[in-house]
Amino acid sequence: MYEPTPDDRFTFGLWTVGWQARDPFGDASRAPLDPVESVHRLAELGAYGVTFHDDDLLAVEPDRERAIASFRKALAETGLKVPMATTNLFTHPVFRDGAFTSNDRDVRRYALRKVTRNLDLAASLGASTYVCWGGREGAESDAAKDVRAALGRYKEAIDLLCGYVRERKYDIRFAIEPKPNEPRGDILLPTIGHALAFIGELEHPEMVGLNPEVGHEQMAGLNFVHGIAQALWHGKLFHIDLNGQHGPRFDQDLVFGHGDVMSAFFLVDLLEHGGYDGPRHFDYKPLRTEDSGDVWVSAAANMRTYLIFREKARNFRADPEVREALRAARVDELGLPTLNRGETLADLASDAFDPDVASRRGYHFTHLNQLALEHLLGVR
Ligand code: GLT
Ligand code: MN
Ligand code: MN
Ligand code: MN
Repeated sequence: MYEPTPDDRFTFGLWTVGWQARDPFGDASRAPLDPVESVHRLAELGAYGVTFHDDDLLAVEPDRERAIASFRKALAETGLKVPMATTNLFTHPVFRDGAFTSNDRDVRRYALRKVTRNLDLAASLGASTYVCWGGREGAESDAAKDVRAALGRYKEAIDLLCGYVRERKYDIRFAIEPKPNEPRGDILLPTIGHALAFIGELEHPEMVGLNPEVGHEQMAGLNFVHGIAQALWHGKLFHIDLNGQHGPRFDQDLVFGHGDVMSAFFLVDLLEHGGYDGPRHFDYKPLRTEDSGDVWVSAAANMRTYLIFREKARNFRADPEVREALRAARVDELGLPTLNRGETLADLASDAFDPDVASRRGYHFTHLNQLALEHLLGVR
């Protein structure tokens, strides 16, 4: 039970299990991990695929061609897929003022070159999503960054990359990953909402969607489930980064479900019943306290937790008492258009509606929420 298989479409970034646990106060607590080992271990655990930054492939083999060849071989041996890839535009100090939006024009040009090179590799490995996390695109001082100009350069970069993908006829869409802060004091496109508005200004908005991360919206005090629902409503949930976070503080990247449990339950319920068919991608960091064996315990925990939530969500939806509580709460009534077909606002004048009477009807949401909690806690 709760044993993942490739059909569950679980994927992991090489940078997650491979994180050496360097933090702002301490050195690495784990040795570098060979991507070849990660591919084999993840396949044994039941994952469907892996994702990577260009630089992740070089963890133990500095020669790019050789590193790519061993990675390809491991993929072929295990059958693991690469549904997504991305670019490291944040580790090298050259990116300390950003990549696509650095004040230094030479850096912006170098960043584009770095992305196109990895796009070629991503396409050759069959990736259909290319993530852009602009962690260094931002500022600590409002004097230092002309935000309107920076957004212009951000758009220029994404427009150029969309053009490149079209010209090469790659079957790739871009997914922007919002984050409010860290490593920059303030990051551009800080939330799902900001990124959605930005996408609307692009030359090829249909090629660009979102890769929201649980913890990133929660760092901003936002409701991740609502954010995902809105992304789905716009047709923009191209990919997702699952992990855990305890409210507004530094980015914790905990194992999925090890943060806000109730929100994780409703998230899985939404993903499973709301029409998302992309990979379930984990972007977490094994705790710094853990050894190299614990890393795989944590990787397995993400998938097992997701499967537990998935079962709980199915049971919740199938429970007759929950169905009754949903009806009593009139959740389905929100799906009805407010006016009948052919009606106009003028027709509302003849409504025999008494607000004082209507205001006495409760919505019974507490009972519904308690049922969800009880399913989650395993007492139903
Ligand atoms: C980095 C970041 C993640 C992003 C990755 C994609 S890199 O680890 O913290 O949230 O998803 O670039
Ligand atoms: Mn994060
Ligand atoms: Mn992260
Ligand atoms: Mn992420």
